[in-house]
Amino acid sequence: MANRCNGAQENCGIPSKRARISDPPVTVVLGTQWGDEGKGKVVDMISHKADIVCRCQGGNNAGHTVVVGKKEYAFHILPSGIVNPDCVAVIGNGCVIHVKQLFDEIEQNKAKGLCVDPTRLLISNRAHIVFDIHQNADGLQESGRGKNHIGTTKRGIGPAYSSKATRNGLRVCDLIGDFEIFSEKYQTLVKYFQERYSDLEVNVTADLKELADLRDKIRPFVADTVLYLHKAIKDGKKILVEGAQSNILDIDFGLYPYVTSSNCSVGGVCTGLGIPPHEIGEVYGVVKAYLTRVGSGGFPTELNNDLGNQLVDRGHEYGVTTGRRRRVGWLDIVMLRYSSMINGFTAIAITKLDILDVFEEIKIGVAYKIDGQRIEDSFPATDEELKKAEVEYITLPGWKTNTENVRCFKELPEEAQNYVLKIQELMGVQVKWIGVGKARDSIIDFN
Ligand code: 2SA
Ligand code: GDP
Ligand code: MG
Repeated sequence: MANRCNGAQENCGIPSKRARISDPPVTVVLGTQWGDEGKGKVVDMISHKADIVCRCQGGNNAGHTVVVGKKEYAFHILPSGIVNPDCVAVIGNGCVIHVKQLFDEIEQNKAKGLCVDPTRLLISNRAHIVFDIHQNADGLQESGRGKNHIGTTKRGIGPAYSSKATRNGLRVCDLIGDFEIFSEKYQTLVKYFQERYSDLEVNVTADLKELADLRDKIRPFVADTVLYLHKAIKDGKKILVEGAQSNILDIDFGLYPYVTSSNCSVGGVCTGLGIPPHEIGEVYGVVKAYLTRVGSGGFPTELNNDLGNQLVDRGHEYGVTTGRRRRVGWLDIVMLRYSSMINGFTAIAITKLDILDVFEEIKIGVAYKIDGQRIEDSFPATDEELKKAEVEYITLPGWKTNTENVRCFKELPEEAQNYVLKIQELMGVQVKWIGVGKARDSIIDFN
């Protein structure tokens, strides 16, 4: 772990939100922007303080990278904290699971030397199952949207959560229960999809044969994770929750319809794991030092120029799940204030500061003007409105110095320190860590 150093935090003037009588056992790590902020790295970094690491929403649309020495792990549905051998990983009831692809991911990670067995991974009996029909329907829905496509990962996330809401979805408990009942329900679900998508090809017999094998494989991992987590809390265990996607992709608070189909904000922790809110203490927001997104929709600070290309190249901004090139732009404080309002971040991690090492000057979007109205801290509800936003920027001098080996705030170039302090001031949330590289120890412990 990086050397601690006293940064300028004593004088930052932002009151700590952490003055509590006893530390609640649940810590949450969430994305603050459009995903891919480096949540995987932050979770890995603090997982040594946790006994249990959980995913509470989403499916294998996520791509969370953890770099340990020469090994690089890309997690999709497995919680990143599984890298820590002392942590038990939990996939909660709020997640949706493609069972075959879960086992593929387990095998890929076992090949990299990770131990993933029922002593290390628990899967909620209440989690919903993503079937191939969901993934195929995701693809068909996207092509049907034409130029208004969302840019989904085509992992079947939207259709699986639709089945959950329609109440014809099947859950892990169904799969490991009476297989005759499961088969009947599966056929009803297939019929439902086929009535809506005439192009959908399904081989029910082959699917049921594969699912019958998978039920034996998954059974040892399945648990009532609600009860497990409550017992763990009673026993004084520490729980870390790893958010997937991000606030602006949240089904309720994001830029609908250019969102994913789950609650990526803090509420998803309670509904996706069955944890009461008073057990949640720290809520860390992860902020990439600039902004990226994959998928369609407005992007007020987007850079469609050489600077943008430089950000993509230096930051290797390609989707971890789909390999898609990410769109890039300057940091957007309006979005960050909105995220902070919803999630109540107790502190933030700023990641990928090193990617900005070469720029002459760096801009930060601090306000929008929409139809003549200045907006500082709420976020437009519609894409049409967002697309009208004229961004008000401030410009800070760049530092044009390599920061990758810096491990102490005061050793950062003054311009980089000012950039970090400016984000802290504009967001009104304390900075706790600053990422300066991919590696586990490429981090400045600021607070
Ligand atoms: P979906 O597949 O229904 O959840 O897509 C809906 C929107 O949510 C976005 N989304 C993501 N955005 C960033 N990162 C994600 N994970 C992968 C990664 C993405 C990839 O880590 O790189 O590999 O392309 C992720 N997952 C979903 C998606 O782009 C849509 O805008
Ligand atoms: P997540 O979905 O939020 O976990 O983020 P991703 O893994 O999709 O994308 C973040 C990428 O940035 C990964 O390749 C990380 O290894 C990398 N990364 C994380 N933090 C830093 C950092 O501080 N500096 C650099 N250069 N790379 C980082
Ligand atoms: Mg990602």
